[in-house]
Amino acid sequence: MRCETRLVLALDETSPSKALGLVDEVCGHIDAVKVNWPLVLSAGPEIITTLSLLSDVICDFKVADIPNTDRLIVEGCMELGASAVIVHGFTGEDSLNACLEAAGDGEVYVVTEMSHPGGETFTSKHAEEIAAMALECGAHGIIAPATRPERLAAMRAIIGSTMRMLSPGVGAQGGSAAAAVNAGADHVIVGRSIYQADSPASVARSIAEEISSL
Ligand code: NUP
Repeated sequence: MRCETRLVLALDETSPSKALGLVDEVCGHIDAVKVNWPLVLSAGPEIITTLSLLSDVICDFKVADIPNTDRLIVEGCMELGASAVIVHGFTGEDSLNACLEAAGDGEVYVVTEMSHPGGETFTSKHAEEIAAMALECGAHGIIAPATRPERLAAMRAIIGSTMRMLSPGVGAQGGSAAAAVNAGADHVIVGRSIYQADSPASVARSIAEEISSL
């Protein structure tokens, strides 16, 4: 994934035509599009291929299963044209290794700790161990919460400078792009603040400018 604007669009818009229009509008301000179940369930998996002609696509399916099932899911994402997948880390090393193998040249990002309040109940408690495992297994990066910038700094201390850290939770969930990047995020992931805005392109541009001015 390129690292120019450091902004990833979370495309959770469920109308396929609106989703494609949005990408067209904001593509100059983003490094990648992240798709999740809401859009894929409404538009069908082929939307991944369509989007991959416009941008790098990250499949945020939070893959979390036994190694064989994980492998089948990740292979499917790659065949459809994804550049990267987001997988859970709590399933352990064998599952993560299966994802990495299935991704081939694609990138694998591992969720360490989730950004919503409930993420503190279980995921925060094991985030350090998950980040260390992601590093050890050779994952390309981790997903860590912009809603808790102090946790981004803690995760960065574990993964060092070679792995990427992508950070959701900016805007609608209360986090700030500048605080996340200052705490060590390489990219921020932003959904509702952009796709629900009256002018998605202006919001995307202003987030990209906020980051580039740091
Ligand atoms: O911990 C996470 N938090 C999170 O919000 C891990 C994620 N992958 N996400 C995703 O990022 C979430 O599923 C959504 O697609 C996006 C954030 O969207 P928004 O809160 O900016 O609308």
